[in-house]
Amino acid sequence: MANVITGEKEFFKGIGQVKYEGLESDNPLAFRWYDENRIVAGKTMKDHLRFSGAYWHSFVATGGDPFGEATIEHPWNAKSDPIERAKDKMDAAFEFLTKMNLPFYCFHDVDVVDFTNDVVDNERRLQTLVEYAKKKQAESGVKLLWGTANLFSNRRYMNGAATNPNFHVLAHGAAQVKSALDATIALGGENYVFWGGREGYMSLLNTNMKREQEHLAKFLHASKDYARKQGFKGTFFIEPKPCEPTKHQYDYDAATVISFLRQYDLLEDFKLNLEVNHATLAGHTFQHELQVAADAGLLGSMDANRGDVQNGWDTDQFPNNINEVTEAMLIVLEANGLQGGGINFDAKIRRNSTDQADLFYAHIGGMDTFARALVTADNILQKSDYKNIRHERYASFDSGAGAEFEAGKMSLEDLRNYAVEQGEPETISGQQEMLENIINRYI
Ligand code: XLS
Ligand code: NI
Ligand code: NI
Repeated sequence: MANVITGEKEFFKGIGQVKYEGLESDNPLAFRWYDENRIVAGKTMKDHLRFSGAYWHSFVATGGDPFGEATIEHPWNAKSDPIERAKDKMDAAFEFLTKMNLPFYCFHDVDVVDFTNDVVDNERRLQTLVEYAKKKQAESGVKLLWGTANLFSNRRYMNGAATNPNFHVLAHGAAQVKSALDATIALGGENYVFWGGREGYMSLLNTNMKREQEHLAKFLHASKDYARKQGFKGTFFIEPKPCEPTKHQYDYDAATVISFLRQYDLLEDFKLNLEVNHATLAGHTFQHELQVAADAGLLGSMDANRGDVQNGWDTDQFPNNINEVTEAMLIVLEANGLQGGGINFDAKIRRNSTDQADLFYAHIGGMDTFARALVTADNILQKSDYKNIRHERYASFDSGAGAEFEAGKMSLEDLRNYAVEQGEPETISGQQEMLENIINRYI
């Protein structure tokens, strides 16, 4: 268990550390599935899942939406001095992280402390808070899963950062990445994320797509070279999303990002951070995105949340769909886990969830859903016919002509002759419903 730490003041009063109480518990502020020390498939739950809290949704956002003002007033926002306010926010963040027993956290530069338009002052502000965070991390044992720079909120980024048609804007984006990398490295951050929120276009009429993508590649190379020179050993993650806030985002989905990384020679250093709701916006399931990344050896990390099937945007709700998450964990387990990353709750409570306890319930639900999915997926892999059934579907490639084909030894004429000799193939069921029942049976 993490040590609960508060600052001078306790911000989440009346809520203690959330503990595992098991399935019999009626306590809404306890875990029923997430037992950090329980061993599943040879590792503790804690090490499998590597849960992380997201600074922006939990400690910055105030429930505002495009139609309405803030609904949540954070007690840590009271002070007028930006540095003092940022320290209060960090006290609140570490109090929450340790009460929730979250081993990791993630931030954007501007989540940690408010920025102005003065590059040098922003660097100084971030460094001040990095020194403060070092102490908080040491006291609590909470670690930084990844850092990132927010290159989408400031108005200068309205046409993108690395893909902005104006070089001057690109340079400001680079300045922010440099200082966010410095912060991540100073805090022992395990990874660094690039989510290209506005790296795309609103209209092709004013866009040179080829040039913009080449700029993005150059920008990523420069960032990577700088971080490596500073001794950063972690992984860089690209987080795909098809759109929103742009009409079209270049990092559309896993397959698009992988081909971009290959084209621009970035595969050595970059992997993927996949987000549930981004997958569904791209017209895929989350499982699809995970599988694409896993097959390429690039399954780095995940941003956990869920979308709403009736809404066409990134609603970022907390995960609670046990079927979806179980199928996701099957892929993660079969891929031997995430490469360097963890499960970051890139999710927000609803605008009308205005009690402090709501943030706890949300994380408890998400962590329990993943823990239960992990156990279920492991049972499916260990005890059911799931793997065999899938394997058997391809049995015709395991020997004879099929194996020769896989070995690249059959020409088109050979294949034609085989078809003639063997006659019409038999009808073989895909057994989808049976497999779906296996999933539900183990849940
Ligand atoms: C937004 C993204 C963002 C990234 C970090 O849709 O999910 O929160 O995870 O910049
Ligand atoms: Ni995200
Ligand atoms: Ni998102």
